[in-house]
Amino acid sequence: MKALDYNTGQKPVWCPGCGNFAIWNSIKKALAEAGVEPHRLALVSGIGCSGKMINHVRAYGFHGLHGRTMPVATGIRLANPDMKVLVNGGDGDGYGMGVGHFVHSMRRNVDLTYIVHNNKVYGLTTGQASPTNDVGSPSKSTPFGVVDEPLNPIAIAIDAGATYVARGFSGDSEQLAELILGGLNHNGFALIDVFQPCVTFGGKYQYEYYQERVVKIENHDVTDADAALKLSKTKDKLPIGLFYKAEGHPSYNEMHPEIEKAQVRKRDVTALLEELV
Ligand SMILES: Cc1ncc(C[n+]2csc(CCOP(=O)(O)OP(=O)(O)O)c2C)c(N)n1
Ligand code: SF4
Repeated sequence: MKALDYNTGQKPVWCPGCGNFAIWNSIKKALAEAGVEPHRLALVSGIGCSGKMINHVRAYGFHGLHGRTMPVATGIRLANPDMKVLVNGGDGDGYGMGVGHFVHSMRRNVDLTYIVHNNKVYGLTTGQASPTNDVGSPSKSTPFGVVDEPLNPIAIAIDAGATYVARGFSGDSEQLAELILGGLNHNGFALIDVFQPCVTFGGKYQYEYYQERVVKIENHDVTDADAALKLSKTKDKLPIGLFYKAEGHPSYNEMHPEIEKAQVRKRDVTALLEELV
C-alpha cells in the first residue's frame, strides 16, 4: 500500500490551511510504512473537526459520541486482536469531556494509538477555550482571558501509565508521520498530542506561534520517565518529538489472555449489510 491508497475519495470540508490536513497526510504515510491493510484497521473518532478523519482514511470507521472514543476503541481492540485501532479526537473531546476515559485507558495500557488534534479550542463549535488553552488567552467563551490553569496532556499521560508519549506539530508532517508510525508499531497505549493550528477560531495559536517556539527533542533518554516528565513541563519552549517509551510493559490484552482466547464470535454479516446498504 502507498499513502495515496488510503484516500477514500471524499473531499475534506476542513477550512483551507487547517492543521488537520497535515495530520491526515502523516497518518496515511505512517499507515503505508507500517503496512497496515485497510481491512485490518479501525479508525475511531470523537465529535469535532478532528472527528471527520474517519471520512478520509480507507478503513473501518466509527464516529463515536463526543468524549467517548476510548470505550469504543477499547471494545474493538479487545474483541478483535487482529485489528489495529487508531483513534482521532480533539483536545475538547479527549481532555475535556473524555478525560476520565483517557486516563483510565492509559492506566490499563490498552493497545491503542491515540492522536489528539490539539488546537486549544473547540473547533467545530466555533472557538470556545478548551482545557489546554493558556491562562489569560482570550477566546469566544473567555473574552477577558482564560482563568483556569491548562491541563498538561504529556505529563498526565506519562504519570497515568501510557507507554508511548509523543508530541508532534502540524507544521512538521515528516516528524509527525514518524511519531505516528512509532505509535502504530508500539504494543500498548500510545498518545500523540499534536499542535494543530485552527486557522479560523484558534486565536493566537497559529503556525507562526508554534514555529517560534517548537524545538525538536534531542539528547533525551526516552526510557527515563522522570526526565520525560521534567521535559513536559518546559515553559519557555515547546519540545516536540518522543518524550517517553516504556519497554516490556504488558498491554491490557497481554495481562488478560482470557480475552484473546474468548475472541469475537465470527459471524457472516453479509445479509445484514445488504439490508442496511
Ligand atoms: C455530549 C456532547 N456535548 C457537546 C457536543 C457539542 N460539540 C460538538 S463538537 C464539540 C467540540 C469539539 O471540539 P474538539 O473536541 O476540541 O474538536 P475540534 O472540533 O477542535 O477538532 C462540541 C462541544 C456534542 N456533540 N456532544
Ligand atoms: S474550524 Fe478550525 S479545526 Fe475546524 S476545520 Fe476550520 S480550521 Fe480546522
